Amino acid sequence: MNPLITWRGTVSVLALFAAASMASAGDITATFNTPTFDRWMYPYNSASPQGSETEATVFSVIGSDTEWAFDNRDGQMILGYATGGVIPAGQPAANYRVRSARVVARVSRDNAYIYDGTPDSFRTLLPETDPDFLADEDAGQPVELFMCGYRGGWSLDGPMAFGESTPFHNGAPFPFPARGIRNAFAAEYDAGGALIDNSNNRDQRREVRPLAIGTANLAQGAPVPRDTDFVFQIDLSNPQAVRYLRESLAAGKVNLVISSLAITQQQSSNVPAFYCREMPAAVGGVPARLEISVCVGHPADWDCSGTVDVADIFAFLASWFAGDGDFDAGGATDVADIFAFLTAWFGA
Ligand SMILES: [Ca+2]
Ligand SMILES: [Ca+2]
Ligand SMILES: [Ca+2]
Repeated sequence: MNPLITWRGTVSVLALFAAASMASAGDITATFNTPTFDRWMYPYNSASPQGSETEATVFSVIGSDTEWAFDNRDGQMILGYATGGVIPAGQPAANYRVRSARVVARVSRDNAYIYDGTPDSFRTLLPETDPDFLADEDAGQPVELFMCGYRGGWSLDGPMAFGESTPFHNGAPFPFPARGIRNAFAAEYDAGGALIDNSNNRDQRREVRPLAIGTANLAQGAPVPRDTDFVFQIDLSNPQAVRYLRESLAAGKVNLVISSLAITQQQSSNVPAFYCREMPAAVGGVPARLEISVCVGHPADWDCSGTVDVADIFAFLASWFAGDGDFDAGGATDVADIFAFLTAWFGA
């Protein structure tokens, strides 16, 4: 038979059949209420031990007298979650089909900055005299969620796994300019698939692609009250995001970075800030949490039943016709996904 022809008419009936066999040990929805570590990544972070701050500010020095000396993204917040105890690690990356993933971080300062829940071009932060300058159409700058990249020998895992107390920089803490030296940073994949540092993307005249932009239940341009939850819903139509989450879950650890080009003056307290896990709950502290839903298992086990069988074909087609069948994680649901799925199914 030609399954592509016969499936179309039977999808609705068989989708019901598939639904009945859903849910298995591989179908996991988990909330990590507190990170394993949360780290304010800032050159002047002098907490002892490092990482013990009760809040982390995320901001830019663009426009200040000292912007030459520091990364555009001066203050960053690194979040680390050990997922392996709940979401089994060690499987091939394609075995992690992430259905949804988001971080929720709670604001720790009152009316310290302006809400902008949409992307801004780096061009809005160029000097007005620059020919590429673009006026910012909405007040403020977004707060963004990024992948985490490393330098100085540090990494996600292994003997030099980046953690709460890893130094900002190996060796002398303040070589100036203190730019491009931080041991962990807001990152994304470049065209060659390597994690690159987004800390100076304005100076590099490069747009970034965050995993998510923080949104809150506020009007654009409104001051952000203390205890506002910022939701960073990871965009799973971004193949980079899918790859990053898969590889992280396979390693059993998900590290993420909250960053913003929100403009401040040096030493100003008027910047986005979020509670760290060290802020006592008694005074309102709520750590940044990770919520993730994932099917772990053979990629062709589309209904996540634990076995690959005919029901998965119908389940996949139902998803595909609903526009939710990006099997090859190419960023769109298209015909190539059907063939990729069948190849995996027949190979199971
Ligand atoms: Ca911490
Ligand atoms: Ca803006
Ligand atoms: Ca199945």
